[in-house]
Amino acid sequence: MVTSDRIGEPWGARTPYGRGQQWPVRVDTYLDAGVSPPDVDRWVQTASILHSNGDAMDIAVKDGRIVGVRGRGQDRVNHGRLGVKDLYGWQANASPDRLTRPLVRQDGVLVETDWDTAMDRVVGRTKELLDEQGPSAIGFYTTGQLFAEEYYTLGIVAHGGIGTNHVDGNTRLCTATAAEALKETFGCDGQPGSYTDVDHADVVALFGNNMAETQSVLWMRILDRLAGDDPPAILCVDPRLTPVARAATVHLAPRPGTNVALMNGLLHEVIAHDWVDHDYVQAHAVGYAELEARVADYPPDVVARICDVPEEQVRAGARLLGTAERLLSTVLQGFYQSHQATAAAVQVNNLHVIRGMLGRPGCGVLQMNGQPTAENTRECGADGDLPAFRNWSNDAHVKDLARVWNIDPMDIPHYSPPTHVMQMMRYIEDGSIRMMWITATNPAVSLPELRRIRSILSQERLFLVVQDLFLTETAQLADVVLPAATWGEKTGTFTNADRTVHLSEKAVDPPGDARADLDILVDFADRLGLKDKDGEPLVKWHDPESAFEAWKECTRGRPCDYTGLSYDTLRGGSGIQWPCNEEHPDGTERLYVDGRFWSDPEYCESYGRDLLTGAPLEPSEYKAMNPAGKAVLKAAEYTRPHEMPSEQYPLQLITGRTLYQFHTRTKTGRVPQLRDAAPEVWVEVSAHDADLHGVDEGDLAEVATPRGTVRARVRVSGIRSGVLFLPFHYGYWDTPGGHEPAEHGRAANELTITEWDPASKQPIFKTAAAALRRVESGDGRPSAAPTTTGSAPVRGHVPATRGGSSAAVLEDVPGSTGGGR
Ligand SMILES: Nc1nc2c(c(=O)[nH]1)N[C@H]1C(S)=C(S)[C@@H](COP(=O)(O)OP(=O)(O)OC[C@H]3O[C@@H](n4cnc5c(=O)[nH]c(N)nc54)[C@H](O)[C@@H]3O)O[C@H]1N2
Ligand SMILES: Nc1nc2c(c(=O)[nH]1)N[C@H]1C(S)=C(S)[C@@H](COP(=O)(O)OP(=O)(O)OC[C@H]3O[C@@H](n4cnc5c(=O)[nH]c(N)nc54)[C@H](O)[C@@H]3O)O[C@H]1N2
Ligand SMILES: [Mo]
Repeated sequence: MVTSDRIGEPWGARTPYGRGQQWPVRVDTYLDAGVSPPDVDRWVQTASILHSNGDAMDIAVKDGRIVGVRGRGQDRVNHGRLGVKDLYGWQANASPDRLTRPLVRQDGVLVETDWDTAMDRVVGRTKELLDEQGPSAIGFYTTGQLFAEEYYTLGIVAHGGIGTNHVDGNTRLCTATAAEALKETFGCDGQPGSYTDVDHADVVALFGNNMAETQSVLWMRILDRLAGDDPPAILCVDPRLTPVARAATVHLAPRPGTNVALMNGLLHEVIAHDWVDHDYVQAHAVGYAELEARVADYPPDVVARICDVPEEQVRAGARLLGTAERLLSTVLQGFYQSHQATAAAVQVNNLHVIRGMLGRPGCGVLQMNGQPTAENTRECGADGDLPAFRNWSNDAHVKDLARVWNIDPMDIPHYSPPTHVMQMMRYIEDGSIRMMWITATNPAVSLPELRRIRSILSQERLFLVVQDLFLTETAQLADVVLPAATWGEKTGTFTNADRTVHLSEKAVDPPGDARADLDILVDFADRLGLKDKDGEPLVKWHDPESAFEAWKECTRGRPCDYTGLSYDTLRGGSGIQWPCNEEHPDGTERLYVDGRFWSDPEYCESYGRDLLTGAPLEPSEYKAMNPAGKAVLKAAEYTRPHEMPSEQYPLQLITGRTLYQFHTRTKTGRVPQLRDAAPEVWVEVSAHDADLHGVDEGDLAEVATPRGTVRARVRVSGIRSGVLFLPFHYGYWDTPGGHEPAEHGRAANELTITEWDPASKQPIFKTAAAALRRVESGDGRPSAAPTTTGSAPVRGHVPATRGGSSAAVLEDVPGSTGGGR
């Protein structure tokens, strides 16, 4: 047993293991000061809700309060380990400023009311709009942080009941590209790989994924392999010197927005050296000739110039990928939120297909999720797609869904692609969407170009409903605010990035009158009187378990088959990976082991799109290209980002995350250990650019783009020259729950651009032209950016980030005597 300050040592003590061995168990426990394990009344099973890794844990309950958490040693995902947000983040649940009663706007201000009054307003406005304008007047914008049961209910209410096509999740900002890339190559969403691939890989490649900070427990698994026998080589593709880059064998730091050129260069080398598994390609893929012809235009010297990466490094990276025996790749926001998102992510799939690196231990692609339950948003159709990966442009699939819901197929909107959130914002701006119901997301901080978003959401003619835990920047603009229960206060299931399903049980009651999102949605459906075609209630469930049973039926025979799971099978042991059914009663570790994909024209979720224009392929085009349901190799040419550096804006701005904060900080900003580890916004600048622009560590600087300005203290970091990085966590209000706007812009999204990837419709948060100027000297005082992470300082005397005694975590490695860091 060791105790460690996990703010200062975020990944904890190493438990090394060799290739092909079991990852050792290490159980992390954090309890409130003064509470020790024997004092705990109950341990309640759940998993982490602050990232996509799905770390399994138990909540400690004492006297009806949450007093801590402990990792679940028996779980396949984390073998007992917890990340920093898992360890400390639960404290936000008990914040004194939780919403406890519904609010309605009266004479311009939000006032407390009861549920009947609030729901009557919502239902009344819904009915009016349905009568006056029809279903297209109503939009729903949800999240990647609710439970499957809730998304499925939202999907049936919005699609099957109201009949609107305006349904999306913040997964659009998050993993829309993951889903689209999987659809393009394999015909269907669904992660081919598994976290256990880490145990077997000899090369792990991270494409735009700062896993050390964003999926820190999966990174512990990699660190433990690196510390053991026969460690893997690491390839990192990231313009910043992140902890991943520091651990890498080869670090490629391309210019932001040039991922497609880089990927084409890497594929060029793999093909030129004939590191290709021709038998696999022949048997299982279409499109090889086109890919070969396309990447022929991208030899290393050309790519080196486009990406500004030394030619030798391109060759070295390609050699790692090309000679790997077992290659595991992960892809995340450095690709998904950058220029040519889908085209770039698809090239990683192509790499795995042409190298035959799928379906075997150690050979996996993880087109990562970000949010804890983003997979469920997509599966359940709360991102606008049809539930259980049904294809909206296949009439047989629509008909089948109508059978499950017992409604007429014509009542399910499928005449055009689902409306993505940026398009919904446009429709609100134009006045065609008149009501928007936002659940569990804070778009007034997280959408691009905030000045525009604020003005759209505060329009008089828009009826805005916001369902949240706190009076967020978005909730303050609402006409009705509905107080929600959250993780730990309600029961449901969710699925992590490697298809592992966990049950999350209610541990304590929500504060005041706050209600579970599921209850609110079911109540809405009841009050609205939504019926099926026999006049029975459309939503036939009233509690999480019966909702789960209904969802299971909807998945029967589909790729994400849940029919073999139940709340009982998910209790007690480890999470289980779908598909889980009669054929695979224990779940499925890897997809596509036999090289057969879900891309058969009659079965697939999508016929794909043109990667450059986003135009959907016609069914007949798809069938002609891929009659037998193979993997599709889709090539793409590199195009320049739309907003390139200029004289006025000579730098490139990227945005992203830090280890200690989650998104718009509604939770982590209310947790002392996390808040204090990264208390305020900073801007990362290379040493070269710092000198060029006359700024130094700790100076206050202004970052400007054509959309706005942000003031932040400078951190001179290992970021590549020509690039600035801003964390996007810091919102409009000075402190979470504060009511004073920050004096100057602080949200990164004041600066980002209204533009999205044509195929996935994911906004581009990671490529914009920007200028930097010094506002005032820091007088030698460093910025407050963490030192343990991608923002580690490269000059100046900066005190190390520490948590102190209030951050002490127990790490228990069964069978060990402790020590051994
Ligand atoms: N601590 C923490 N963890 C989280 C979250 C959080 O808020 N905080 N959020 C969760 C969610 S929802 C998500 S989506 C994930 C996101 O997880 P990640 O994608 O790992 O995180 P980001 O910081 O958004 O971006 C990753 C990296 O992309 C790099 N990058 C920027 N532009 C480019 C480019 O053009 N090319 C390349 N190759 N790289 C580029 C950035 O330097 C950055 O280090 O994290 C999840 N986990
Ligand atoms: N510039 C820039 N912008 C970005 C990104 C970036 O990298 N750069 N990343 C994008 C990505 S990947 C993401 S995922 C988004 C995240 O952006 P948001 O979705 O806006 O982020 P959160 O702060 O997590 O908002 C979730 C809200 O749900 C509330 N909530 C939590 N649990 C529950 C619950 O159980 N029920 C209800 N009703 N409410 C709940 C929280 O209080 C919070 O207000 O930001 C995107 N925006
Ligand atoms: Mo995300």
